[in-house]
Amino acid sequence: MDASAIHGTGISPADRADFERNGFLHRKGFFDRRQVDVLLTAIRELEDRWIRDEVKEVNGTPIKYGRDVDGRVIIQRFAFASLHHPVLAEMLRDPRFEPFLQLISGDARLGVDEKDGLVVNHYVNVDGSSFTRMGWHTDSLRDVFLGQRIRPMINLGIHLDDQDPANGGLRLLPGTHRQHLGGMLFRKRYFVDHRPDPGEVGFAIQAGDITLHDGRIWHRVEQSRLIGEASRRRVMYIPIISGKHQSRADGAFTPLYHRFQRLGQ
Ligand SMILES: O=C(O)CCC(=O)C(=O)O
Ligand SMILES: [Fe+2]
Repeated sequence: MDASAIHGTGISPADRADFERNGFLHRKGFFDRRQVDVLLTAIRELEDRWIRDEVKEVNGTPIKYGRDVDGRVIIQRFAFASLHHPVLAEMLRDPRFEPFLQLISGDARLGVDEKDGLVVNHYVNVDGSSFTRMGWHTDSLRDVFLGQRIRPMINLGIHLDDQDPANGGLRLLPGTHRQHLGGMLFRKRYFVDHRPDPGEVGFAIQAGDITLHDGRIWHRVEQSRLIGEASRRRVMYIPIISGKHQSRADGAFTPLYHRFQRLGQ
């Protein structure tokens, strides 16, 4: 079947082959502008509530605060957001996500209460911002920190702002998900290395696009070359996971991993 037959969201054999070879996929126009606005409004409501309640962490994951272009206090990294806003929870129930679950074997699901749940990253390049970029890393490193076998995991990104790759944004190293553990641990210095790699790829993103990347692929976020409003980049990530359900809603936490991650900022 043509992938576009299922609202452009199905997985064709060619998509699967691409994903297995490169470790990522980019789908354009998954959500329309109106749906993106609804999501941004929900995020703003959650932000106002967490700021008012002085929420510092959720299920052990730190919430990152900073300041916007106008000096307003904002949240630059949310975790488990869909557990705290019905519109975000509803968004994740969209049946069009289901074909993507088949990219990993087993009883795959969206990890709404596992790892960091639905993360919202809000980058803006301005004095007072505490989130403008992210150094090289793989998302599966956390499994190693937890002393677990690396489990199949895909990070599904829901992009909420346009991004011209010439200005910055997500960079991936294609194929690096097919590496041995040594490559996953030591190819680059986790989070502190921000240097471009000749093999990296960027993405011409429009708000409403989605991306998927394998948890073992090396990636980073390049700081925008623009300043202020034009540099704003908001993107949500939800892990696709299979295997034993490992809820973090019971207060289990991973302080070491998060301290490590902060090194790069
Ligand atoms: O913001 C992005 O596109 C990537 C963020 C990321 O790699 C992460 O949160 O682990
Ligand atoms: Fe990541």
